[in-house]
Amino acid sequence: MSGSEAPNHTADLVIVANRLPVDRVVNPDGSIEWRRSPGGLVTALEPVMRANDGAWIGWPGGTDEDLEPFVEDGLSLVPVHLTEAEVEEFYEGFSNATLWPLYHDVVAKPEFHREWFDAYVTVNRRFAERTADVAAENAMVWVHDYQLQLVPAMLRELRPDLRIGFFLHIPFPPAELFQQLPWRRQLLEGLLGADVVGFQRPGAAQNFVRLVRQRVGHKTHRDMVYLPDGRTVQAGSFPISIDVKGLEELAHSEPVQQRAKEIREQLGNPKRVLLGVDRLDYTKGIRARLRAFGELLEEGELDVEDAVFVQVATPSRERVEQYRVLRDDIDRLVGRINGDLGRIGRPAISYLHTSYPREEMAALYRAADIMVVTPLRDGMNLVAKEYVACRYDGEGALVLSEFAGAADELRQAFLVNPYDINGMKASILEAINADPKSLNKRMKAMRKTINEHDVSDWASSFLDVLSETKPMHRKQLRP
Ligand code: ADQ
Repeated sequence: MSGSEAPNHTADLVIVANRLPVDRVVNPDGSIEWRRSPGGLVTALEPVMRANDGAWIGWPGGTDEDLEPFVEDGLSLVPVHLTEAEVEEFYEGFSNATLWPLYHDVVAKPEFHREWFDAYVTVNRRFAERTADVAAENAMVWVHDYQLQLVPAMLRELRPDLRIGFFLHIPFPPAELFQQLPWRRQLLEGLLGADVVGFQRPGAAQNFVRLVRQRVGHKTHRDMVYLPDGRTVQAGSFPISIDVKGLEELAHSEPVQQRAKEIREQLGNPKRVLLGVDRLDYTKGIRARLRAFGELLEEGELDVEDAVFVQVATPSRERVEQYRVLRDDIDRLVGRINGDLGRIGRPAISYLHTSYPREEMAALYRAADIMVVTPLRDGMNLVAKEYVACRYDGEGALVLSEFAGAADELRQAFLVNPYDINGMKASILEAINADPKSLNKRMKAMRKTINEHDVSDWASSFLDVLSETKPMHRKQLRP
């Protein structure tokens, strides 16, 4: 292992997330190194981590070793160990086969298993204990996402001196769906351990406050919850963003521009390149989108000589049954559309399971005339924002689901209902046939929006609200 051991009890800012921001790589000679994982969260939080003597607590992936805290590239990393059974029950089970589908409008059926919830409690407690060990007196702790909703209350119990924030990256469902959950009260009380509970959209914050009033019986007013012990919890929306400048710069670079040209050539220089980029997930609406495109070809509205759909779908969570089924489904659909409608050297859909470096992603965005983002439900959807960031020329069109958080901000996209295949077909055609001037106007407006709010604004807006929470709202200081 590279890096040195991190001392305990010293971090003034602690980030708690399911995964550490690094991936473990085993070199051919057997030596081990840690490589920074690409995610936007690391980019957003790295500067504040460095400025505040921060530590990051998370699962390093794998189940082999129980690793000691270490420092990598100046960042203090604190691994939380999971056993094989916990990966199955806490991560693949309760997190990804219960909460994920339930929070995404039950687009797949959530499974409820008591032993999965028991594992969720055990693992959340381990995260809370690790955090309590690492956080300095009066530190700020920022807990992330649906895998760790019990951590805020568990941590407050151990360390009432801390300021605790929680941010949910995925949607928070309406009461009608949330109350199916046998453990609804435990989860709400878990979240209420935080001083600030952040969501992607205002509607999600409202759902949370309403549920707290109905199910836990606390007093609420607008976004505030008043607890019997005098503490308050503030809910709010903090829409996440991307590193707009960094990505735009990359898109501007000579190699990326060159590569974008090359991609279009390799696709046979069609008039129109349509693009979809998603984790292979049933929430992303990949099936309906490809069906819409297939039907446009079938009906002669589009021709494979002129239009190609590039769909990048990175497999994820492959040990969860519904994800395996989805992968087979999409494989079959792509095969059928290409078999029925493609010609020699002209597949209708260019379908890729590859995970690409940032440069290649930027080149794909540069190469695409129409970006098609049609999730059935999505907390935010960063792909939509990444596409806009790469279109510094003002060209290109974005077709975007109304049910993605991004639709609140990117109002000038071609907004679609992803359940309405005819509507989606009409919007794709509208985007294809729009005159360049009107596209330019739409893109400029969307670029203005994302330029005004990038990922570091997102992080600082949350941390500012958290740091303003008053110490008197904390129960009592640690003796
Ligand atoms: P995700 O569901 O993972 O995130 P999204 O917001 O689209 O969805 O982020 C995906 C990220 O992965 C993007 O940055 C994209 O560039 C990258 N990516 C996708 N395919 C890739 C590939 N083949 N190669 C390389 N990179 C690829 C969850 C929520 C979202 C929310 C984010 C952040 O579900 O709603 O926007 O967290 O809060």
